[in-house]
Amino acid sequence: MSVHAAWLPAESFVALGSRRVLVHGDGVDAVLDEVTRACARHGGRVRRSPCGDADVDLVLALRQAVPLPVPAAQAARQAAGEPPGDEGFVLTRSGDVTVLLADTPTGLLYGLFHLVRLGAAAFAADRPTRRHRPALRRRMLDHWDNVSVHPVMGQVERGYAGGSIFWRDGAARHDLARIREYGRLLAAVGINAISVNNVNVGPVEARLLTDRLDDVAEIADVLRPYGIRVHLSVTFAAPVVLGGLSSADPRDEQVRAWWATTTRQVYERIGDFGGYVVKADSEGQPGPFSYGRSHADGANLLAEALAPHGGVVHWRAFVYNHHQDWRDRSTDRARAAYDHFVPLDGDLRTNVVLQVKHGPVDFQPREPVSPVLAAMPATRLAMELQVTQEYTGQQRHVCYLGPWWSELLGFRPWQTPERTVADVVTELVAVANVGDDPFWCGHPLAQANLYAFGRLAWDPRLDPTAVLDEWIDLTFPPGSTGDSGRVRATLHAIMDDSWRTYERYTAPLGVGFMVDPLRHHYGPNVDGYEYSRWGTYHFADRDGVGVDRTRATGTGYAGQYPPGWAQVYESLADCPDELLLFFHHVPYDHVLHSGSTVIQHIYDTHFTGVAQVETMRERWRQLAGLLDQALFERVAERLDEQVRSATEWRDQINTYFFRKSGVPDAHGRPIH
Ligand code: GCV
Repeated sequence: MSVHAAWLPAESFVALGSRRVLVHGDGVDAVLDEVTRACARHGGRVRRSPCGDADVDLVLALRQAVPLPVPAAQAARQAAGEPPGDEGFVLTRSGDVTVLLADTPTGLLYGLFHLVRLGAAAFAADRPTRRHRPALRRRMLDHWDNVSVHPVMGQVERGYAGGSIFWRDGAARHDLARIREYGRLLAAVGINAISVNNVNVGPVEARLLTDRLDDVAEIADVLRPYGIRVHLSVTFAAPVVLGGLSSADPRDEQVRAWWATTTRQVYERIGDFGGYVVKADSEGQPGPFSYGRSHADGANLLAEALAPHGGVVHWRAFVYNHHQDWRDRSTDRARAAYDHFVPLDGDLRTNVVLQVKHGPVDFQPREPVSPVLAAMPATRLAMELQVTQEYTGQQRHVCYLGPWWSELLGFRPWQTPERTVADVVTELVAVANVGDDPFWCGHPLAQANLYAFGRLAWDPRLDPTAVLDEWIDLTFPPGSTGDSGRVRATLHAIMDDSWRTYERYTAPLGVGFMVDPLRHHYGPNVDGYEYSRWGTYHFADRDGVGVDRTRATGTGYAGQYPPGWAQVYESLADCPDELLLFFHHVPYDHVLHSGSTVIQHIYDTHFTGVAQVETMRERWRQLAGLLDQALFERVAERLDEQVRSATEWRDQINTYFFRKSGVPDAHGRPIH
């Protein structure tokens, strides 16, 4: 089977490809290539300027490439004002011509894909002038792809879409056509950076930095025309592992010299290399703690080597004790990132980006926003999301995450209207969800998450339902389906609320985990982590459940927030229902704001969640015959699994809490 076109099927280019198009400026090969393909397919005509500008419907022009074709020059005068900048573009009309202006080839390419999204509307006579530029400067995907197959984690750690598109069995795949298609998809949603290997760096992966750098350069060459810079995850121990030094101590002169030389060599090979991603002193990865140094010492060491070349180091804040003793109630994993990093605010070089997971624990379907994001005003911050669905159904469950990310980006740490998380961070980073699967993501509907990540990173204020609508229109254009209106309505009905549905049938009220350690975090296992070393406990007993993270009687985590939220989370009366068990240990008969008791809420949401998944499946089945058969079947098969798995979650969670509490369901439904 050929690779699915995702949100760039040929049919989505009809409006563009059936017009007379003039492309103006140098270095715009990627734009020209898109327009040429579209016109060849849909009967339009493409010209390269200078060639006269009569009889055109659309001009795509770099502003500085003077003399501009007449409609573009007119448009530039009309739309004078703030320049589009490195990645922005202006879309306007000049007479009966649509004009797209940008300052760079990447800006023009982003504008072109915007035109594709607009379709025929881009050519409406009354189209107003609009400037577009990304809200966040870096919009990045981290691939957790291994070069060698890891004995436990496989080719892609937490990958649910087959193998890696970059690596296979210890070597580069050199599948440049596939990487190019990936570059197109990413550019179409505005992603401008990727790291190409797992943050857990093994011995083979470490060598991408030195003797296997050509493999990285090859990927960079393919992605460059799409405005995407390549980054590399490196091991902090590289001077020892690769350089033969006896230490990786950041204060050691030889170590500093090794990083400086190695980094210079990287830039000699890849002039626009983005920089390093580092997971240090975390889950067994080496780091500065081994030498009694701080994470500022560690991050600054790499930043210093990258600075002369304009590179950045993404230093992950995911540092915690993964050898915790469950008997010890004072240690709280949720506190760790704040405790480690907030004291370092102001000590990190300006080309260090501290990469902070969105929540304090680990990508659960519901967590509060990490308090680190509100506590480091003198540090460049990136929020890290997880597009790969490790804890949200592993691309076997439909779980559209746009609404969740939108909530996170819109969270107001100081409770003032002005500043949201999106205003505080300079970047958004996410763990990628693609593999060599023909549908890219295993679950065809999981493509929407990748799409939404890019679009929200470009503009965090976008409405996630509108983003989903865009994705549906592009991916299932009229002509590719038997009834596009019905397909769209059905997809919305299935996907709009699917994240909340997932939340309903899994761990309740923000308590998190309860996933099966043996099945790599898939499916329920309520006590799977309860007596483990990982610090992810729920403390359920016969009287109640939840983690006391208050200052008054618990771990004090609630106090890491600015005063307003600290008070809200501290207070049993004010804490939002959906995070209650994240912050408080409560009896089963505790009454929620919703009016229900905790135990009844658990039963109700689990019964409702499964019923909703059954309805999803039913709705999907009604699309039989309207869609590409392979896609239809893939989704149908995954929905069968989702129903099975959701039922398993419901029955295990309900039974577990019934046995603990002895409280029956008020509605007498079957609990085993
Ligand atoms: C790459 C979680 C995942 C790990 C992942 C880690 C991280 O713990 O289960 O697979 O490691 O997060 O973010 O580094």
